[in-house]
Amino acid sequence: MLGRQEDASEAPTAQVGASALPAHALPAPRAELRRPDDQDWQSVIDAITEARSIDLVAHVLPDGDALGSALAMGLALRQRGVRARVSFGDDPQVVPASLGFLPGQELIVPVSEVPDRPDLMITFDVADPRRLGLLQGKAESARMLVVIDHHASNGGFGRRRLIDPLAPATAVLVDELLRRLGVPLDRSIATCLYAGVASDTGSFRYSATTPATHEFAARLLATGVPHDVISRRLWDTQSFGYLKVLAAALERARLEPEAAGGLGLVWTWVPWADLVAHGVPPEEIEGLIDVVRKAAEAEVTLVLKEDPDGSLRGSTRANGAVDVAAACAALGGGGHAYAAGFGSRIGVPATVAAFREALTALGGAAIAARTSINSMTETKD
Ligand SMILES: [Mn+2]
Repeated sequence: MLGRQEDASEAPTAQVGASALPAHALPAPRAELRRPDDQDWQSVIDAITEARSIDLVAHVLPDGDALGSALAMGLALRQRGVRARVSFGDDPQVVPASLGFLPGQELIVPVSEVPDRPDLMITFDVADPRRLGLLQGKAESARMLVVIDHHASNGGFGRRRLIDPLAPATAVLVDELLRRLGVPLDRSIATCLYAGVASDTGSFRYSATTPATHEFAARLLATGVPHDVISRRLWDTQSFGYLKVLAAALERARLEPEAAGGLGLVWTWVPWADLVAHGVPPEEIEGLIDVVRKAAEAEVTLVLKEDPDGSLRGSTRANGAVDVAAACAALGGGGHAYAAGFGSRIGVPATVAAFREALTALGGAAIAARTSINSMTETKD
């Protein structure tokens, strides 16, 4: 069966070159989403001040923004003498090798060490409670649940929320929270925040990047953040096994120029056996789609990743002319116009066929003709 939203942690869309895109190419903004005001910030500061212990939670298969934001907050709270734990609900819980450099790893605890009824839980970069994985139940029973996020698709869970769809990364919101808490940026906190903003802006390349984003980065670098080392770890370091898995995935890739209303689809899949054969953990192939999506002939990219039980996790990307969130929603998933995902249990050929049909079904409603270079916007996580 199709279902299960797996890959919804993609980019905020509200700021994605909105003026350059036909309005109908963008998903309708959720009515309840508004930028945080002073009262929202204060209510979260009150929750933090009143809490006896705080659990800081990233989404499953955490990326640089989710884990960097949670660790930055953890380091800041520790500086204030507050008991804080960082966790995420994967089993097994593995910090991706590319994020092993993040300071504050000693704050990370397994799911079992998060209280069944946390005093205060704060989630970072989590657009949907299902992305909490094994921690979803504990989040639901928390005495206080605060959601800090920048996804336009965030449905607004949690008791208190700091959700800003205009922020290029959750790390930007954490920076503002620390400023309001009066916690100065040190090199460790800044390193975590830099990993967050660099990850989500694709090293300041994606359209969500603004002058303010660069000013934020400048403040972080001023603390002595080793940005060259971080960049090499985030973008330019993979295991040899990953390269072999990537090679096989590229060999398996298919280009369908007639799909997506003639805008083109490129797709491939990664069998679980490939990961086993090359000793590659599943979290290491999250970025594989960024290679496949380079194909100039395709507006839409689909990568299917097999889990040990044979189910598939589909990740999709579009370059700005197709709303892949709408296509994924038709398969029971979701996400954003340019980056979305879904789960499937019907095998590779049937899943690709279903996705192809979903793209076709979008028709003129969500497939907009690419009219200029300005409409070619892109985002990530
Ligand atoms: Mn993010």
